[in-house]
Amino acid sequence: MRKKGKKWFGLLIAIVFLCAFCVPVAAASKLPRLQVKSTQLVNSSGKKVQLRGISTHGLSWYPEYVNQSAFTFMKKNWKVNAVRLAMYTAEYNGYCTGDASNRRKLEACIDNAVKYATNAGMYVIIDWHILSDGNPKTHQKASKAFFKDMSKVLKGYDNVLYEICNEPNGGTDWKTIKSYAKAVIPVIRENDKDAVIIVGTPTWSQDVDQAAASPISGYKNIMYAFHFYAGTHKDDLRNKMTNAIKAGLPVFVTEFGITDASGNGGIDKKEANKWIKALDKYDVSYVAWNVSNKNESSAMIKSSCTKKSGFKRSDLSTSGKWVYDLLWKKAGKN
Ligand code: IDC
Repeated sequence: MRKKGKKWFGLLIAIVFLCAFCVPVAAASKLPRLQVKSTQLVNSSGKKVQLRGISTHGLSWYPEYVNQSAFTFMKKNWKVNAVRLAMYTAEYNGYCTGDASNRRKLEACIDNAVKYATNAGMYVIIDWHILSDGNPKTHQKASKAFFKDMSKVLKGYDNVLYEICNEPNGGTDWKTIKSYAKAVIPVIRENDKDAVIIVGTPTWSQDVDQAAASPISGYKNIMYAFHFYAGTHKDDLRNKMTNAIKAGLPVFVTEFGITDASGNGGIDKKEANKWIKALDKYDVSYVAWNVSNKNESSAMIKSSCTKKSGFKRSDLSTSGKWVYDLLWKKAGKN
């Protein structure tokens, strides 16, 4: 009897031991860690890489599109190699305006999303999506705590990039953004020496000229966000972008749309094509806004479609189809 008990005890210990090491975590990313060389992203052998991705809508707004099947589908059928996780800080159950349980929910959502993206073989951008809270300093303390935790938990994931402030606005100047960046970057660097960190720029991430005039020094693998909406933004903004790149600034278009800047309204395909031509010329990485079926023209999915994955071309909105065709055209080109 005693002997039998011992046997069972041994078995129990073995099971506990096995379980502890078999927690279903995603396999470490097989994607090469990206670095910034001159104005571009490159892989570990120095070859240029252009990320072409899509952004979620707000993670609190549309968490239902964060599922393994959708992420695998986007990689295989939409030909994206990156997904951006837009976590609003202020709007609609934002991370900084909701309660603690909302924060835990968003953290779990990001955790899952990173695993899904990793399993699907995609890069993933964690976006601290400031918007109505136009000055990133407003929630600097929360941002530091968030990125400290995230970079600690995700340190083994070579496919993670950090975007530390979506779109500073409301007159927030570059000096202020720089001071915020200098507070947040070291927190990430403490856990992750190499991950690419993308910093937003003044006026809804449009004034890359200001960043080019005074880039952040002392850290490698830093990029600068630039956003455009083809229905609103034309040659003058495009020139601002190309001039900043020519001046040596590593620019990443972490958000763009072919609608107007409200995310709704008219679509301008002619202007959108001009933008893509300019991005391709400089191998700028870009991410389209947004994966949802919201009744707005920038949403990729028709509002009548309630699927959460497995979308047919006919389930896509006009801008969804445009983005789809673009991604297919580029598929396979690094
Ligand atoms: C928009 C969404 C819309 C939502 C709104 C919240 O498309 O459904 O109601 O935010 O204020 C941005 C922002 C991005 C905006 C998008 C379109 O980064 O959050 O999304 N946009 O307005 N910058 C320029 C355009």
